Amino acid sequence: MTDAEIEAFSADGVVCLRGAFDADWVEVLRRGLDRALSGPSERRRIWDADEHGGTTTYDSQCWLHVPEYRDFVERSPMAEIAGRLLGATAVNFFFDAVFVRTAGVRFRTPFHQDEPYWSVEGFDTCSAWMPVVPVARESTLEFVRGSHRWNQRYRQQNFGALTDDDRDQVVYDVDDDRVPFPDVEGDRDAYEILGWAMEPGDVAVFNARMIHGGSGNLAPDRDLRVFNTQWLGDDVRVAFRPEGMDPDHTGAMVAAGLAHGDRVGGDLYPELWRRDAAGA
Ligand SMILES: O=C(O)CCC(=O)C(=O)O
Repeated sequence: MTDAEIEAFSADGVVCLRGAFDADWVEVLRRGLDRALSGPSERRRIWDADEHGGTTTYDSQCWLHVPEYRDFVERSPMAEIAGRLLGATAVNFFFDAVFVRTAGVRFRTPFHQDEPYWSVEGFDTCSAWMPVVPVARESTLEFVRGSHRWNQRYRQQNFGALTDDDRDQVVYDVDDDRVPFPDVEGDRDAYEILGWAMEPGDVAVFNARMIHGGSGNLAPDRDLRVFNTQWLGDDVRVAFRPEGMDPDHTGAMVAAGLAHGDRVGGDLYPELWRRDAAGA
């Protein structure tokens, strides 16, 4: 990783790292996705099913039962990439997520930020969006440049409304200090939107406060399979949110002995990279 890439991540909130993973790691993830999709997890949700039978599926925290995901999380260069981009002393793994669209699906993920949904709070976070098939510019994930530093609390999209599943509802108190989420899709010219056509092995790494969304818009013969991992740096602490969380880790965290305000850790959120004593 170059200094320019680290600087882009800090200033823009996102950087696309080309060829960050070799073909072997991509193959590991493809095998993992095949295995995971053949057996549902209790966290799997169908976000959209269209009139042609196309689906957009979301699932998360499957590294606990998919050995290929665990292998990638624990042994691939991703933890070090996260640590160096964040300028962290140490990095803990948070969870994995997959976004799978069948061929020709048009459904686009509504623009949102990730951190407000999480059961943790902090600026030093990153999310690594890694397609395991080629993705065209018009189908890729998009980012509003610099939005991770806007320092404004927004009412986010309730993804729970896509599925009606009680477990994922994020509903804000109307009297809080949040403002309506900006209409990025409806007013695209007002924003500087970044996004890249990507090949397997590339990864887009972004701060979890970045406004991002899109993807979808697939050509009839193209599907999209994305493996995503989320990483936590120095200032991040457990935060249980009254408005709800998605995915909600409260139960798992409490069972692991973690309380609001704690630094994450333990077997569920392992520390997987630490800067060495010389600072390198
Ligand atoms: O791939 C998508 O459609 C959504 C990705 C996303 O929102 C994320 O990685 O946080």
